[in-house]
Parts: sequence; C-alpha cells; structure tokens
Amino acid sequence: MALDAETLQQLLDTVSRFVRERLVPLEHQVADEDAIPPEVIDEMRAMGLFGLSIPEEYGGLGLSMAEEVQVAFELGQTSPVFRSIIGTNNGIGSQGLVIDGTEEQKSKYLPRLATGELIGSFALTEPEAGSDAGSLRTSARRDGDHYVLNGTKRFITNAPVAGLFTVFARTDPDSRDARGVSAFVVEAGTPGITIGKPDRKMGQKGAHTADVIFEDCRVPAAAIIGGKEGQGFKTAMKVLDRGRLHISAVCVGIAERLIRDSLAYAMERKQFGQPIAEFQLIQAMLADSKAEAYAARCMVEETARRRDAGRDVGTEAACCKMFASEMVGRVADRAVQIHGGAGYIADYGVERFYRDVRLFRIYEGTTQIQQVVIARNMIREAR
Ligand code: COS
Repeated sequence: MALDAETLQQLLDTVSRFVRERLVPLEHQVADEDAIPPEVIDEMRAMGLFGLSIPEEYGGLGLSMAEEVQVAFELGQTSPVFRSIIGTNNGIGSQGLVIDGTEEQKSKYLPRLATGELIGSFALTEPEAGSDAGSLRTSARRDGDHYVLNGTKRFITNAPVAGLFTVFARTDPDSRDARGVSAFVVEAGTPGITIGKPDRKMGQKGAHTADVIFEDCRVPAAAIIGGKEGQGFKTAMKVLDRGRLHISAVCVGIAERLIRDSLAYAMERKQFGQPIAEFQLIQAMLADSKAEAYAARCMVEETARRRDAGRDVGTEAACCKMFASEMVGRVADRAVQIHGGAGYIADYGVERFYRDVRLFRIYEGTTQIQQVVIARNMIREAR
C-alpha cells in the first residue's frame, strides 16, 4: 500500500463528499451545457485527482492499484463525465510514460500531468484501425534528429483540451503489424497538429473526443517513449491492461449508484396500494443488480491486489472489463425498468446513465476484444 489506512480513508471520504455535494448536483447542467464548469476542474486539480496514479516522486499521489480502484468506486457514483476529465491523466494519457518512459521523459512531463496543468491524451485509434490496433497507419519517418508524423487519429478522448499526446505511429514503413509501431510523446501546439471538431456522441455529454490530424508534424527523436523504436504496441497493451481495470472500477461505482437510486425509487413509488419494492418482480431486478455489482467489485479488488503483488493480470483485467462493463449495462437497463415511465424521462437522469454506460462495452477494447484476449491467454497457458 502506498498510503496508510487512515490517509487512504481520508482521501476516500473527501472524494465521496466532493462527489455527493459538488458533482451530483451539477449532473444535469453538465449534460445540458456539454461542459464541466472550469472552477470544478480547478477543484479537482487542488484535490490531486489528476495525479492519483502518478508516482509521488513526480508530484502525484502514487496510489497503488488497490487504492486507485477504491477512489474509482467513489468517482463512479456520479456522471462518468467528471471521471473522464481526470481519467486520461491517471490512465492512458500518462501511464505510457510511467511504465515505459525514460527518466528524462518522466521528469519533464509527469509533474505537470500530476497537477493537471497538462491534460494527457492517448492517440491510438484511427479511422481504419480500432480493434486491430496493430494495423495502424500513422507514419513516423526518421529525418535526422526528428521524426515526421503523418496520419489521422480518431475518437481521441480529451483531444480538444489536451496539452500532451501519447501518439502511436509506424516507424518501420515495411511492417504491417504491431512490431513496427512506436510510441511518442507529442506536445499540443507542435506545428502540424490539427484537432477536429468535437464528436457528437450518444452520451457522456461534457466529455469530448475528436480527431487528431498530423501533417508533417516534426517531433524530436527524443520524444520516442523509452528511446527505442518498435516497442510502442507493447506499451499500448500494458497501458490498456491497467486502464481496463480502472474502467471496471468505474463501472462498479456507477452500478452501485444506479442500484441505490432504483431502491430509493422502488421504496417510495406506490402502485396497487403499496411501494413497488414490495413486489417480487421488482425485488428480482434489485437482487440481480446487487449480486452482479458485488461480483464485479470483488473481481476488481482481487485483480488490483494481484497487480500490486507484481503479477501479470492481462487475463484478469480483461475478465473484469468484460464482466463489469456488461454488468453495468444490465444494471442501467433494470434501473430504467424499475423507474418505469420516469426512467425514460430526462429529468430523472436514469436515461442519461443508460446512454453514458453504453460506452464502457466499447472503449479501451470492446467486449469481443476482451473475449479474444482471455481465450488467447488461456490457450497460450495450456500449451
Ligand atoms: N502486455 C505486454 N505485451 C503484450 C500484451 C500485453 N498485455 N499483449 C500483447 N503483447 C505483445 C505480444 O506479446 C506481442 O509481442 P511479440 O511480438 O514480442 O511476440 C505483441 O505485443 C503483439 O501482440 P499480438 O500478436 O497479440 O497482437 P495482435 O495484433 O494480434 O493484437 C489485440 C492483439 C487484439 C489484443 C490488440 O490489438 C488489442 O488489444 N486491440 C484492442 C485495442 C483497444 O483496446 N483499443 C481501444 C483504444 S484505446 S480507448
């Protein structure tokens, strides 16, 4: 554990209070205005939320994975949009550097990512390369002391506000697969980068994704993560193993919030002369949601502990991501059903969660990719 039990509990209490008193009352506004108020983002900076997973020596809180998932359970108790703004700095936008960066790269960027001065963004996906991430086409051509980047990245979370991109590009022009890919840290504002218009999405209004286009964008050779070509795909996979666990914890948090709201509604709403919570068909939905959310919480906690103990949790992280994201989809669907007509009406917020959670089954690897990862690892281990 990075923190003593008391400090961890204080952090969790602070986050929980912030979520309940500050963020939950803003959920409708953020969705309507498609923006988080800047002062709320500043409060998140002051609380250290941008640097949860960044080591203390670089100015972060240096939480262990077991501690980080506890924070994510708390942050999950509100609209996932709030988590999204800090999510990249703690996950895919910084961990490439934390895991594989050189000392120089870490000390140059991690302190500013930890404070939230810089927002980090992970540019892997392309118009033609999603699940088959190793087939990406963005090129990085060596030119003296520089690389020249060309290509388009798609659906890039936080791109419109990012100060730093982790960009995956092909340094070996003759390769077609994962082996020719390298990772770069690229500062926003480098000539040759254009950010597209924010995407119009099904949900998660207030969190922004966009295309990132590189046209003859020159970056110093020292920007290659770890200083070595051809390692980028492995960096991406390691970052995603970790990210998938964090996302799973967020799914658990949201499920718990939806279950609490559904239970409160069912105990208050009367039909046929009694609270609908007294009806066994409603009870069945509440119980199924409770049991499934509990199962996901246990999986996430156990996988986080195993990761902290130094074990490879690629398979378990994929199991968590698959189960927790599918679970929260079912829980959100039952939450709408328990709320009945009110579940379909925007004022109650349940339909917003229903749309928001749909993303979890897709990003950081679809459910089908998690199945592929799990089964491949099973076969490899059996051989
Ligand atoms: N950790 C470390 N290394 C890993 C790894 C992991 N979790 N997974 C794969 N690798 C390594 C492999 O060991 C292999 O190395 P060698 O060439 O030395 O043997 C290399 O990476 C290529 O692996 P593999 O052959 O399995 O790659 P594939 O192209 O078949 O792709 C999947 C594997 C499908 C699992 C991968 O492309 C993937 O995760 N896709 C989903 C991408 C994704 O999540 N996108 C979301 C975008 S971010 S929001």
